[in-house]
Amino acid sequence: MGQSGSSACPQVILMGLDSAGKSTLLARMLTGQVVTTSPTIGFNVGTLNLDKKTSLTVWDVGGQKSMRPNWRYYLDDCKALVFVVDSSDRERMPEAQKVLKKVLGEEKLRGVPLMVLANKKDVAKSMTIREVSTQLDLPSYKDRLWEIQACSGLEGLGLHQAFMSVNKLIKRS
Ligand code: G3D
Repeated sequence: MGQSGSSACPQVILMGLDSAGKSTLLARMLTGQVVTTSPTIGFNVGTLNLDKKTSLTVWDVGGQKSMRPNWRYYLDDCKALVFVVDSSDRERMPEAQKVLKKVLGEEKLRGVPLMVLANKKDVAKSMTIREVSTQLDLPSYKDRLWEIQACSGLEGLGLHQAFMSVNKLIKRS
């Protein structure tokens, strides 16, 4: 993926724990195909053309390991945060909750809308969005717009709709 960000196009940050499925879903949105992914080393970026009038530039900044000094640079023009969780991984929900809380504590993200993607909904016994919402303590975020949607990056389910909703959240904020 090249650096195809455009200043006219709203910038969206994609975050989440490693293995949540960020690279898979971004690759799926960008190419319509599942591509082989490897642990995110640099930041991936791509422009999603959702319809004729709607594009979003999405930065996949990885997970907590990417919270290195320069990651905050990417928050400057961030219009929405998309936080991806593996909804089939109950054990790591407390860790995801902590990371999300820390990220949202960033001054630069004050008032920025949040979309949580409850990924891997194709996996049997994955959590419902209600469960994920509770586990991540989403109702406590009263000072920002937030939404949660289920999706499967592997199968491509719910992704287009989720990013259209991200665009709506940006317009409402
Ligand atoms: P990351 O970029 O957040 O670190 P990846 O995560 O995109 O690398 O995905 C981690 C693993 O989860 C990959 O499996 C990938 O195929 C799988 N995965 C991603 N999205 C989904 C999904 O929606 N459903 C299912 N069932 N699996 C998914 P491997 O085996 O390559 O580690």
